[in-house]
Amino acid sequence: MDWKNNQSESHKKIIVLGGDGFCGWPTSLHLSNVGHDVTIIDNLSRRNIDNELEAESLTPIQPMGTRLQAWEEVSGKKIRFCNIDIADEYEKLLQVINEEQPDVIVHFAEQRAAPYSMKSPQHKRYTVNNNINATHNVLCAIVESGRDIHLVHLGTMGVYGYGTAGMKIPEGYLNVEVKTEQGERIEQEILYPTNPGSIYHMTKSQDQLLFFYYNKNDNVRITDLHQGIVWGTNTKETKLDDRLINRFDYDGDYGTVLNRFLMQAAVGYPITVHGTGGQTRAFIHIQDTVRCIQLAIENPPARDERVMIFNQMTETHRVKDLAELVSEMTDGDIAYVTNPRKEAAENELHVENNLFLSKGLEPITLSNGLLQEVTDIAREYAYRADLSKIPATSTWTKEQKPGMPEQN
Ligand code: NAD
Ligand code: USQ
Repeated sequence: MDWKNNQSESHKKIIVLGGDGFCGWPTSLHLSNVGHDVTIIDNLSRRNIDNELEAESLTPIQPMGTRLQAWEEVSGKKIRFCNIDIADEYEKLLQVINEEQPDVIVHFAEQRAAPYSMKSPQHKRYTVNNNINATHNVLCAIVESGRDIHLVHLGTMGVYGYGTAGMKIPEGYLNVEVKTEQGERIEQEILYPTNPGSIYHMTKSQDQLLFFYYNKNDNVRITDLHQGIVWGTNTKETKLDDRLINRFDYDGDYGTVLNRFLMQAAVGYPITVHGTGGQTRAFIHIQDTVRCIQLAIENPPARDERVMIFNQMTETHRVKDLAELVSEMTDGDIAYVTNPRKEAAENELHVENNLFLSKGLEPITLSNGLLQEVTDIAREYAYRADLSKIPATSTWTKEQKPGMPEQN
C-alpha cells in the first residue's frame, strides 16, 4: 500500500459513529489508512434492519470482528469497535468519549433511508427518535466531556428541497435583504430555509437547528456536510481484501437510485424510473465521500466560528438521463413506474460546491469505467440478489399505490 502519498498532515484521534455502514466503513478505513487513530461506534441497527426487511446487501459483508481483523492484517493498523446505541445509551457514549479523548467525531449514525422512514407510523417514529436523539446525545456529550471536539456530521442535500428557481443552492446560508421599521434595507445571513421531502429528510433539517444552538451556546466546532446521493461501492481501501468489501443496497427501501439502476441492468430487471424521471438530484461517488470527510477533518472551523456547511456533491443528473445512460451501456430495458413518493415530477437543480473544490477536491464524475465497475460487482454477486425485494413499496401517503408500471 502506498502510505507516503496519502499521509494526513497531522495525526488525529477520531471516533466514527455509524462506522459499520455504507459510508462509515470505507471512511473509517480511509482515515485509518491516512494515519489517524480510529474508533468505531455502531449499534449494528442497519444489519438488524436487513433482517427485518429480509433484504441483504448484494455484496457479502463480513461481521465487524472479521472486518477489523482483515484490516489489521492488511494495514498493520488497529481500529477499535464499541457496540453502543448512541440514541439510547448516553452514559456509554460519554464514557467512550472520556476514555478516547477524540479530537474529532464523525457522525454517520442515523436511519438514512427516506422510503424506510415512510413505511408506517412505527418507522416514522423510530426514525425521528433515533436520529434526533442520536444527534442531540452526541452534542450534549461533547459539551459534558469539556473537550474541544470537532463534530463532522453527514447531512443531506435534501434539507434544501430540490427546486431553487434557477438559483445555485449556496453552502448552507442565504443572504436576504430585510426592511427595518425605519424603511432602511439591511442584509442578513440566515440558514437556508429547509424544505424536507420525507420524515428522514425532516430529521436532518432538525439536526441543523441542534447544531445552530450548540454552536451558538457552547461554541462547539461543527461541520455539516450536505451530501448528495452516494453511488459506487468500492474504495481504494475496501478493494484491498475481500473481507473488507462494502455494502451494496439494492432493495426498494435502502437502494439508492444510480446503484439500483446499475444493479437492475446487471441482473436483467427493467430499470425502475419513478414517474417521468424528471427529478434532478445531486450525486457523489463513495471514493469522493471518504476524501471529502478527510478534507473536512483537516479544515476545522475556528472555535468561535458559525457552523460550517459544505455541499458534498460533485454533479447533478436527471433520473431519466441516468436510466437512459445505464440502459445504453447495458442494453437494459427501462420501466416507468408510478412514483410511490410525493415529490415534484420535474425539477432543475444547480448547486454551489466551491468550498470542497477550494480545499483540494478533484471530483470523480460519472465515467463509463466507474459505472462498469459497479455493474461488474452487481454481476459477480447477482446470485445473491432477491428480485422480489427490488420494487419500492413504501408510499408517502395512504392513497398512493406502490411502484406499479404506468398505464398508457
Ligand atoms: P447506513 O445505514 O449504511 O449506515 C449508518 C450506520 O449507522 C449503520 O451502520 C447503523 O447501524 C448505524 N446507526 C444508526 N443508528 C445508530 C444508533 N442509534 N447508534 C449507533 N449506530 C447507529 O447509511 P449510510 O448510507 O452509510 O449513510 C451514513 C450517513 O450519511 C447518514 O447519516 C446519511 O443520512 C448520510 N447520507 C447518506 C447518503 C447515501 O446516499 N448513502 C447520502 C447523503 C447523506
Ligand atoms: N428513484 C427512482 N427509481 C428508483 C429509486 C429512486 O426513480 O428505483 C428516484 C426517487 O423517486 C427520487 C430519486 O430517484 O426522486 C432519488 O432517490 P434515492 O432513493 O436515490 O435518494 P433519496 O431518497 O433522496 O435518499 C438518498 C439517501 C439519503 C440521502 C439522500 C441525498 O438514501 O440518505 O440523504 O440520498 S439527497 O437525495 O441529495 O437528498
